[in-house]
Amino acid sequence: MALLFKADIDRGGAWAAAFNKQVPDQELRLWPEVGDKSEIEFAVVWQPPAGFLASLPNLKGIFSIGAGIDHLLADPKLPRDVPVIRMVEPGLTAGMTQFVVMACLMIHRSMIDYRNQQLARHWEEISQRSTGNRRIGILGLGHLGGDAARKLTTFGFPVSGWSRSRKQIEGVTSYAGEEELAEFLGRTDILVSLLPLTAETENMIDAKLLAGLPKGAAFISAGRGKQVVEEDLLAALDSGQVGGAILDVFREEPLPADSPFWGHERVIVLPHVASMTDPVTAVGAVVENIRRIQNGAEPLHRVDLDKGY
Ligand code: NDP
Ligand code: OXD
Repeated sequence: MALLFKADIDRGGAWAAAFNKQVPDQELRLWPEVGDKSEIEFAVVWQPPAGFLASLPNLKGIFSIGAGIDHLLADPKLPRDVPVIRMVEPGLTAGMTQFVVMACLMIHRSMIDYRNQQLARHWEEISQRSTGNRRIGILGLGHLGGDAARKLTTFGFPVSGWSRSRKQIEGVTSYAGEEELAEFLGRTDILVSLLPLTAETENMIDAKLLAGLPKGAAFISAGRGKQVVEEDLLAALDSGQVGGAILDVFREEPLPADSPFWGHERVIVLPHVASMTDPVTAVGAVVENIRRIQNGAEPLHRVDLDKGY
């Protein structure tokens, strides 16, 4: 039984080292050295070429290297009868929580203004609010959003989250479904997006949604770029409806050189690095699910292909 590994950046060596250390008996094939396709039972992949997974006749499990699985659903030939498993592992969660906490604190402590003051060689104190007066709202209260929400409460921020189903997270106000979105937005000074990309969330962050925030609210985008109507966000930034944005994901990546986001004085641009799967901690999650599938049990974190996440 072989496991195929394909990442989009050169991290094969780190994964191979982690697999070899933790499961030395596991035969690992690193893309593009696929070998005999009939021997591949598990594929741990990021952006495989369309139709490739369907060409593996004995595939028993498809693992996304990332939390998002939109890169797999983009393949019209994705096998529907093989479990697709999204990445849930402590390293990825910890990294995203660090990013969300950092970005919220940057907004809270006026770092966009201070960056602009530095560029202008201008020295001026900006008054500080208490965390109790800065309401944070997270779109998507799943593995990543839920952990970030929990940690943000420890700073004293009033934290709420919006998801499809109601959540019970200590200290976090849960809003659920379309009918509660407006109320959630109306009490959000820093909006964080950690939604998966699905047919329902694509283009969801548009002029109407942004107009539902209190004037001057900030936006942190870490889900997927296609959730954001970028022209609407730019207009909201220019009108002051959105006071600042920290953007990690974009409709087109790498962000084109002529994108107005690069030079926007109210924006911080990052190259899709909010968090990354850590091979050392992720191998354990993959191996546990391989064992479950081999024993005829349901794998953890299986994607509902109809819901799209
Ligand atoms: P989960 O599946 O655990 O959580 C998704 C959350 O979104 C759930 O709370 C879900 O609600 C909610 N949701 C989905 N669709 C809707 C909808 N239509 N309306 C309301 N709520 C909805 O995913 P993760 O937390 O693990 O990951 C979230 C996303 O973060 C990934 O899909 C990926 O796109 C992005 N990501 C970005 C990274 C980066 O570096 N920028 C790194 C890692 C992930 P419910 O719980 O009720 O189902
Ligand atoms: C992910 C990502 O989905 O890195 O894990 O974007």
